[in-house]
Amino acid sequence: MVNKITSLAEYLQKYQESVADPEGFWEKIAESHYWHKKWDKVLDWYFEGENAPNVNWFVNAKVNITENIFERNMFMRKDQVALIWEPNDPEEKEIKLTYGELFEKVKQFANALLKIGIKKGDRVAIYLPMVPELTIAMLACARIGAIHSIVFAGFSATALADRVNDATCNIIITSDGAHRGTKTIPLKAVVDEAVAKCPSVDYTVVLNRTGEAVDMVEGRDFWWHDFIKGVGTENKAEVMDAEDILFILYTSGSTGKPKGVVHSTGGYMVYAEYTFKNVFQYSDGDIYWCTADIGWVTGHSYIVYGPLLTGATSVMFEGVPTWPDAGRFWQVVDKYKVNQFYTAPTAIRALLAQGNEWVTKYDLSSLKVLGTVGEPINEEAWRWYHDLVGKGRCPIVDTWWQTETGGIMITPLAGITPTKPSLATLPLPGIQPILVDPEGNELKGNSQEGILCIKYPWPGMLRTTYGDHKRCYQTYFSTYRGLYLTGDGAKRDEEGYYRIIGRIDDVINVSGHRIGTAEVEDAINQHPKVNESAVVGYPHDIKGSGIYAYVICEDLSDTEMETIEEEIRDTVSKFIGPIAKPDKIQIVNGLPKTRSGKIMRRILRKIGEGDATNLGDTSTLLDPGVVEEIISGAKVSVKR
Ligand code: 7RM
Repeated sequence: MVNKITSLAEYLQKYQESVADPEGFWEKIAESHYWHKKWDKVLDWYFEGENAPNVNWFVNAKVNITENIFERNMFMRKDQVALIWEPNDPEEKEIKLTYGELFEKVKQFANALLKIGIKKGDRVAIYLPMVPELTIAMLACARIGAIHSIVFAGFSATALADRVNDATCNIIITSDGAHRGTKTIPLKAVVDEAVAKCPSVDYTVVLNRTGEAVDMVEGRDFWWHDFIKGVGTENKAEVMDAEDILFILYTSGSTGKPKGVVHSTGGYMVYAEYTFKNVFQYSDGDIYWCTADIGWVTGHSYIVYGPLLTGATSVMFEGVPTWPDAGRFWQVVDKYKVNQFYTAPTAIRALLAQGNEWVTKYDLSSLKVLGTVGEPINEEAWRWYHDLVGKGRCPIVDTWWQTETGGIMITPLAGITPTKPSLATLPLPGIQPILVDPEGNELKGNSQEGILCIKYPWPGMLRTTYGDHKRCYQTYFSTYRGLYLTGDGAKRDEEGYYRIIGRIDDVINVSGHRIGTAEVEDAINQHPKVNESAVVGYPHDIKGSGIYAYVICEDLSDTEMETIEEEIRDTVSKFIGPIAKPDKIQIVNGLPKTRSGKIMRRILRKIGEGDATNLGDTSTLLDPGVVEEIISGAKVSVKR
């Protein structure tokens, strides 16, 4: 397979090459893609200066990413399965789509979008469960040059509306409902509520998935099957500039509303394919399964774009790991003879807690590579995954990366890089990580711990935050001039391996999902009885981090006191979604603040960790009594 590294020596050599001559390195890789017109220059960039960051890969090149998935692969793979869809209910029949079949569906949906006037540059919101139509819709957008903005179907109407409005989307593609385990979630009803607050939305397209009753507005809402009825499959791909936007994906940060991370076409394409085939060491004919939801970046890059560009067979799973029972993942691995399996540490920890029999009852001998993503994997989970799931013979790739990086950055290459439990190991070729101290001084050499930054552009990196380029600079490039700030702390060990420690900012990683503390606080504060709140993360056995909310309320009666916690959780669910519900809520009289009015989260974090004996410097506190009161009154609710 072209551009696939096959040995450690080759990796080391490629890495050297990629640092000595990044443009030459990526140029060679990009040669294997299909371009309408090649670049005048490989890279044009600055992280600092007027309108920074400015990053242009494959300057003036013309390309369409779906031609690289379909036309480029069609000769070899027309009848090879591209997508295997495993439904929520194991009794329901799976769907397999070959490259040829998927291509026809993508072109047809693309033509249907064109027919109602969606065109290059328009933003299309997609709010769908994990069904094949989600992949079809996103690739149809890419086909015509429309920008997809996929919103995870667990977000609330308010969260959806915020995202749709930020990107002024013209259309929302959704379904009547979603199946998740035993639950049915009414997605169209959520969309209706959102659309009422979204003046830019002219249309919705509604897939019939669950069959529940929905309200359809004449002229605005179309059933998916009516929308494509009689629409042909002849379609020529829109020719895109390499730097035209491919998609927007919203992600949480430490302040304000979620940011629309913008990825452009050419660089993302090159990076998604290169990282996929190298990290997972994918070989022709392998069956690859990533359990993520396409609503997150992992699904974008490693269910859809990376695998399909490579010509892989990619499994897409609608359900949850624990339904009908805790053996579901392994039953599906057995059913399709999965070779590469990629999931999140939170899922591994949850399944580990259910006992070994769920794993041992299935034949997992097809597995060759195991992957993790989203959060640090603790050693116990790593060992269980390695020893029990992989029977000690499958390398684990602990892949560190972010929505903003577009693809995997620090990771072992499966079977090539010697691994150590809980270490993401080494940067991929083309990636130049650096550790800095809080003042921004580089920490050189091995055995260092600091703030993880990246000092040179890579093709998959974000280009801007939608509609607010200054915010992109402010968030990622202003803290340490000339460096991309990841927001993570990391250690480099004695042999140069990286261990990712976790976020250094006010972002909580709950079950591998990024939740901004400010967002949760804003949601809690919507409750009419709440005056103020402060949210921190605390260690949680399964989720990695749980959400701990300290809340100041107006005078509450006894009966109000009884229901307030539940009401706060409901409020958060309503404004963001169930994933952001606080695990613990403590009603307090005051919050620890500095004289300048800043909440000292450090103290709240310590209390949340149960380590109130060592609070560090509290001399800047306006009222130290507040801390005592919080500790003693630690009346904490743990129900959820
Ligand atoms: C892919 C994804 C990004 C944040 C990132 C880290 C954390 C991701 C790992 C990890 C330790 C890993 N995108 N993170 N992977 N921490 N080891 N292998 O998760 O934008 O949603 O989150 O996730 O804190 O900054 S994301």
